[in-house]
Amino acid sequence: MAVQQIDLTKIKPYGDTMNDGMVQLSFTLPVPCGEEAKEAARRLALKMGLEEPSVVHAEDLGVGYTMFVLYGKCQHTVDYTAIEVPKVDVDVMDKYGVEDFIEENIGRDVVIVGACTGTDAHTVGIDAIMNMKGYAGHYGLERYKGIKAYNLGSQVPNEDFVAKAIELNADVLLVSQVVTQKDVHIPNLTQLVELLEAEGIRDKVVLVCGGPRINHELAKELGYDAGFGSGSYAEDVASFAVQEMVKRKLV
Ligand code: B12
Repeated sequence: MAVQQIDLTKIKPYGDTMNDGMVQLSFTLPVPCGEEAKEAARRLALKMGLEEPSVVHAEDLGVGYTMFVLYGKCQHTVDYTAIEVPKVDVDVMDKYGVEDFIEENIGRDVVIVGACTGTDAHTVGIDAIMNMKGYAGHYGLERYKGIKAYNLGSQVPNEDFVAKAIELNADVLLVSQVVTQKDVHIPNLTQLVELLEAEGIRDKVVLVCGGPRINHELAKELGYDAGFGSGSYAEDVASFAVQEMVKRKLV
């Protein structure tokens, strides 16, 4: 079978045939379900620049709202070769690699304190990273030899988080922020950095945040050492944290 050459300077969505531009999108409109609603959705997709939009699903959400799924052809392209995304620069080790690294380079238990802070009540993300059971087949930090992991849970005020970090003499702080509505995570994450600075311990800890809408670039901008997004596992953050401790001579 002939392999088609792809021009990476002009990539566009692929559905059935290369470069057909096919995309699927879904949205909700505040109108009752019916033919007029479907036509409204189609016209909206046309205004978004999709060619030949077609409503393939319309679902009555009740009380005058309808959810749509549409297909259409995107006309835009992106230059993939020009993309540079700041990423956490670290050699990811597996659990056993991290454990060996701690034994050889740190020689004592690493204290990691984590929480979902502020008003955020989403525990699943921080649990995925820290819980003994782990997530998607990746054990959490509580299971690592050489790591003492303290998961403070959710809705932890920054003041309590900092107090606990001082009490436990934490080496690494893990902050989870899942809710980003109205950018609520920005002042919350910023306040934590300010509190750590006021207590004089910002430079003494590895400070990491994570969540589905967190990326490394944002984390750095806000004064964190690293940021981890969707699909992160315990070994990603553990690898970063222990290597950063050694790099900054926090051992
Ligand atoms: C379960 C859930 C809830 C549960 C939470 C229960 C619990 N104990 O956690 C309940 C019902 C309580 C809830 C409530 C709310 N929720 Co909610 N919830 C979800 C849902 C369905 C799943 C989240 C989840 O568990 N993901 C699975 C975990 C494993 O993924 P993760 O969090 O991304 O974590 C991974 C990475 O991000 C990363 N990570 C996360 N944290 C950290 C931290 C560190 C240090 C590191 C290294 C990595 C890391 O590693 C993890 C593993 O890979 C999402 C929608 C969705 N499908 O994502 C909405 C969602 C997050 N919720 C949302 C909203 C709006 C709310 C409410 C405000 C709703 C309301 N109006 O009341 C409330 C807020 C409550 C509050 N005060 O926080 C929105 C957030 C939108 C936004 N942009 O902010 C979402 C996206 C739904 C939506 N589409 O609107 N919710």
